[in-house]
Amino acid sequence: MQPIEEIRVRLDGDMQQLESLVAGGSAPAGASGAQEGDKALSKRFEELKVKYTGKKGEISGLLRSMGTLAPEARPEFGKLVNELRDYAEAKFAALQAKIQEAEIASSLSGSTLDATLPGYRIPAGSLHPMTQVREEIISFFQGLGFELALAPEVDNDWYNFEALNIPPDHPSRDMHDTFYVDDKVVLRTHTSNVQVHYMETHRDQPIRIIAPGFVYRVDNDATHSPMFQQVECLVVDKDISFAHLKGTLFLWARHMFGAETTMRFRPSYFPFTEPSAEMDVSCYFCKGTGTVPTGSGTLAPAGGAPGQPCRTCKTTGWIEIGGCGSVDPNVFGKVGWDPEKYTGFAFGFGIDRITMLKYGIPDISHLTRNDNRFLRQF
Ligand code: FA5
Repeated sequence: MQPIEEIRVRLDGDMQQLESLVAGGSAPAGASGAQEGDKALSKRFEELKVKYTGKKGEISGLLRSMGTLAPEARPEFGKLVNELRDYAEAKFAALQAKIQEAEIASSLSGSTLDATLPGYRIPAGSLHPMTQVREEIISFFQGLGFELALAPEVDNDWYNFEALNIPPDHPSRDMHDTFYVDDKVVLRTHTSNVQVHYMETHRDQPIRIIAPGFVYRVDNDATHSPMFQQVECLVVDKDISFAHLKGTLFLWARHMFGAETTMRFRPSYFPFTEPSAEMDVSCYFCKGTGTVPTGSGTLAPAGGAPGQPCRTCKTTGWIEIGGCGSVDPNVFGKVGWDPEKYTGFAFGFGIDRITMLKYGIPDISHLTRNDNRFLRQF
């Protein structure tokens, strides 16, 4: 029984040494820094465990040596070796728990974490002002029961011009400085192509659509951009009149620019509407007076200084929003609808322009420059 006792004494000695290292928080020789010290303690612990309780460890060695004993001595020897193994395992389990506690304590003591400090603010993005205006327009019309419709940005001459009553050589083509892809294919110059696509695919039924999208023209100055956004509206049914157009636009203008907004229609010309009009709304910076009112708050800087001539409407009191009119019977004829049976109205507004007016943006290029100092304001 002597070898059993010798192993127990050695085990106690080794364990005591390691325990005092854990309790004192000191790393075994050769380790520097708290984390390295923790790693070295764990390594020493594993080595000891293998040394005593591992498969080839000292306690297993005792069991293997049992064959050399006299048969009558074996049961007593086996019992004592098993007791030693239980003793060793209990000691290792207790020491492991102490090592883990010590590791947690040392990782916390070295940390600069202050849980009471406020967190970092994660900068939140926001929708581009044009996207906000587009969404506002769409959701207003969807609320009235309009359906969202889309049409291609690269389209045939037929959809962009001919079916809209604009034959080749028609003078109104000059109003649209067109990007031609080839003789018959263009970058659409307006969203009105959606009218043709939609009427061709939804024959002989009432239509109420709102159709936003990008359009392209060879055009570039402070209020014109080669790529810009329009929103098109088309309503077709029996007995649709110009009065429906006015009523719808009046509701929309008040929603978009405020309850005091008034509007006017100026006679105009579009080949695909008859009669045609330009729609103006009263300037919401100067309230239609042409002079920036005093006490006009945050809107004043965009329109000009209080008491000064209004820059936004150039003192006219009116802001142009876009074109509109009753669907020309020729367009119904082109898409194979009966102009005797159906009437309709349409309008097409520039979303860039509406955004500029709503937020007092003096140059259209701000909208596409991707300058964060500008975009952060919305
Ligand atoms: C049209 O494009 C017609 N399709 C509108 C229409 C639709 C009339 C349905 C009748 C019925 P116009 O060329 O005027 O019309 O353009 C409409 C709006 O687009 C203008 O009022 C303006 O706000 C905007 N716009 C025109 N050109 C540019 C440009 N280069 N950059 C930014 N906005 C522009």
